Amino acid sequence: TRKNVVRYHKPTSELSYSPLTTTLSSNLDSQFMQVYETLKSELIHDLSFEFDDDSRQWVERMIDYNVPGGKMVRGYSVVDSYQLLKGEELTEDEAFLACALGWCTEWLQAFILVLDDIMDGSHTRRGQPCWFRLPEVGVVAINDGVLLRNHVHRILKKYFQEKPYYVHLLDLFNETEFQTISGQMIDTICRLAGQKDLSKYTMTLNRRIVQYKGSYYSCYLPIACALLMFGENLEDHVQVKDILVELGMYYQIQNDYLDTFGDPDVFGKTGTDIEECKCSWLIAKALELANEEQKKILSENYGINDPSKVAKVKELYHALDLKGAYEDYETNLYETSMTSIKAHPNIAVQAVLKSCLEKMYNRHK
Ligand code: DMA
Ligand code: MG
Ligand code: MG
Ligand code: MG
Repeated sequence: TRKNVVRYHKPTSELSYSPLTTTLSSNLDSQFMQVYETLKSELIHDLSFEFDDDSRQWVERMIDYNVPGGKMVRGYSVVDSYQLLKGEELTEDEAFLACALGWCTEWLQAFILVLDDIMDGSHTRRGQPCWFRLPEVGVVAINDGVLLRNHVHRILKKYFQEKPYYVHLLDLFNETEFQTISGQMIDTICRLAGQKDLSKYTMTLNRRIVQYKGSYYSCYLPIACALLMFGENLEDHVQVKDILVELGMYYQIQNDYLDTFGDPDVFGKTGTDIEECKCSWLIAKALELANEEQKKILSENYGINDPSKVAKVKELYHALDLKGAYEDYETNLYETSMTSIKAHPNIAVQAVLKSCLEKMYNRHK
């Protein structure tokens, strides 16, 4: 019999009936935070650099401010997935390593977000001011972001360099980072075209952006980490990758949706996509649904940092029932993903994918 298995308590979901669906035991949950403290402590006592009190305090505060404090879905997902693949209780060593790898995905995300907030002119994240908005931080945040990126590789080296899958892990993190940063580039530079001609903001462009900037690092990376740690060859899991990339796009489209329709108190940030002229899922969908007159209103009001213009765009989003369009997309995505997942031959892999879908479905933050 399997220990450490806690069933999901969401009775409406068909997933609650899967015996393989687990969530982290409360034990692993607190262990995850303990591992964070260990990793942080090692990084601020890294002998490759002669820390003094000021620099040590800076890095510690910077890490505490930017790394934990989110939903930590990516980090938990590594541990959760590894546990599902193994199907039995993890040894202490395995639990530590899975948590450390989970934290690497969170550290990578912290690096991306610190820089993302600068580029997006954001004000808040996770219910607090963005790191670069702190008066004493400012442009130093750029260097801090790069430092967080370096931390990922210091953790990987310390704990995984002797593992047979180390080189694959490095390759995975490098590839994922390249995809994400390239996605961030098109997310940012497409504005030049969009500001001149809003009709450039098609669903095809939005899909390309959400795929690269969000999908690989949010969804594929954590599960791929678990698969590597479990001794799998990622080339044997193309089907899993395809499903996860689709789920990851859904995750990012949710982010686009919540930017306008989310409750800032729950979402932890106020959206800037309309002001910043982002090619978000909402504007692409709106342009698909709008008549000529409505398109004109969008062109005149989108992408301008003026509350009355932003309000006009939002009004039109309501008139076009983008909420309904999003719900249709979500329902359809859930069903088609579930069908693809159920077609996968391996029951443990199915459980990993289902758990992933379950974590996202109906999220509000
Ligand atoms: C999300 O982009 C993707 C990355 C790589 C950060 P975003 O700017 O829409 O994210 P958020 O809404 O969290 O600022
Ligand atoms: Mg952003
Ligand atoms: Mg962004
Ligand atoms: Mg966003």
